[in-house]
Amino acid sequence: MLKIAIMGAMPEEIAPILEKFRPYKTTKYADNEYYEATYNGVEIVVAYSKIGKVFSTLTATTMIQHFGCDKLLFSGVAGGINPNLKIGDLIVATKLSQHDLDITAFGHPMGFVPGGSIFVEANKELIEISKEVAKELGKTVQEGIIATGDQFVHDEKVKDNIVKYFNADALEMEGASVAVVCNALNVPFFILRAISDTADTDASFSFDKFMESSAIISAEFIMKMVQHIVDTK
Ligand code: 4EZ
Repeated sequence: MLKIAIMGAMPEEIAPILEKFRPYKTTKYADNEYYEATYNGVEIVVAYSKIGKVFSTLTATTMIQHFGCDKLLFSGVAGGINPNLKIGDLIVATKLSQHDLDITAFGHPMGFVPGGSIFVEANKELIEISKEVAKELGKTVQEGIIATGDQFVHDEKVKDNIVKYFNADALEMEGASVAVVCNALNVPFFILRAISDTADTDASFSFDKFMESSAIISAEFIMKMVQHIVDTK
C-alpha cells in the first residue's frame, strides 16, 4: 500500500492536517511523536519535526527508514523574498539549497560541499499534481527556489545575500535538509510553504500574526493534493 509522509516543523503546521485523519495512532520514536492513519486505501504518517535542519533531517529519515514512507509532502510557512509573494501566498519549491552551508574559504561556492550539490530538485510529478490541484481550485501557486538555513531571517542584508548566491524566492529552516534526505533515499518529495512574513525587520511580528493562518492555507492545499493522489492511484 502507498504510504505518504506528511511533515511540518511546528505543531501549527500539521494541526489542520492531523485533524482530518482522526482517529490516528500515536507512536513515540526517536524522541518525537508520529501519527499514523489510513485514508481511502492510503497509509499516512504525519509528524512535526521541530524547527531547523537537524530536527527535520531526523524526522524525514525516520519517516522513510523506520515507517517506510514512499512519498513525502512538507507543509508549512516561509519568509518571502520575491516581492511577488505576499502574506498567505503559496510557493512550491522547484529546488532547494542550504544558504548557511559555507566553505567558501576553500574556494567552493556558497551552499556547496564536496559530494553534494548546491541545489536539490523537487519531484516533477508532484509539482505537476500541485498545478492540477491549483487549477481545480482556481488558485495561483507560484513555483520558485527555496533557501534553507538554521536562522530566522529578519534582516534585508541577509536576504540580499541569499538572493545574490541562490536567487531564492523564499526562505525557511527545513526544506533543503528534507530534500537532501529524500534525494539520497530516492523518495519523491514536495515542499509547500505559505508566506508568513517577508524576512525583514518586521518579520517576527508578521510571523506571530500570520503563521497560523498561513499554515492553514498550506495545510489545506496539501490535503487537496493527498486527495488527488488517492483519487488517481
Ligand atoms: C522555519 N519557519 C520559521 C520558524 C520560526 C519561531 C518560534 C518558517 C519561516 C522562516 N524561517 C517563516 N519565516 C521565516 C523567516 N523569516 N526565516 C526563516 O522553517 C519559529
